[in-house]
Amino acid sequence: MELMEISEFFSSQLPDAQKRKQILFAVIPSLIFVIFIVYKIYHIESQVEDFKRIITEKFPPEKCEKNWKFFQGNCYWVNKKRTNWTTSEKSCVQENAHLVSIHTDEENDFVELILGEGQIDGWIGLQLLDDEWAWSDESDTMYTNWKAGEPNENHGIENHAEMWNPGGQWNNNKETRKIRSICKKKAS
Ligand SMILES: [Ca+2]
Repeated sequence: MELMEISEFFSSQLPDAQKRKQILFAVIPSLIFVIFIVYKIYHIESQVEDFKRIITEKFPPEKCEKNWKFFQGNCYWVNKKRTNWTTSEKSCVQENAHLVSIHTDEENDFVELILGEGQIDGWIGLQLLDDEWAWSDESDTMYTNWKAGEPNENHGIENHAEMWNPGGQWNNNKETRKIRSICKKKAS
């Protein structure tokens, strides 16, 4: 092959300026488009993650059994069957729970809420043992929410506590009173 033919061969293989421009115009927008898509996918993914986090915070996954309500790490159940305090506590124990112990205003408000306004009072886990008020789940008794003038007859016949409804404050009453009750146990 002569020198002239070789030169023509290579110049036919190489893109001329026009071709290079066409390639450039085709490649650059495609690259920008790909970068844009990658950015969008990343952006959408991070938005989805944010959305998932917000939903999880607002609506934590169900940690309680059916009919039990979740609140701050515990599950609560209103036993609508009207029984005396001892039978109410036994019903809770059958559910691996105890009658509710209450430790903050927020928890008291929650228990009052699930008890349902206008419904009859409910037994809570407080009982008089050796002249001391004690929770049946043996938790501390630092918090109290007695109604004014209560507990009355401490050393008499009102040795168990109920939640007044409405109002949510506590009253000591006779163990034999048959009312609803609230059970509480740790969430799983
Ligand atoms: Ca009383």
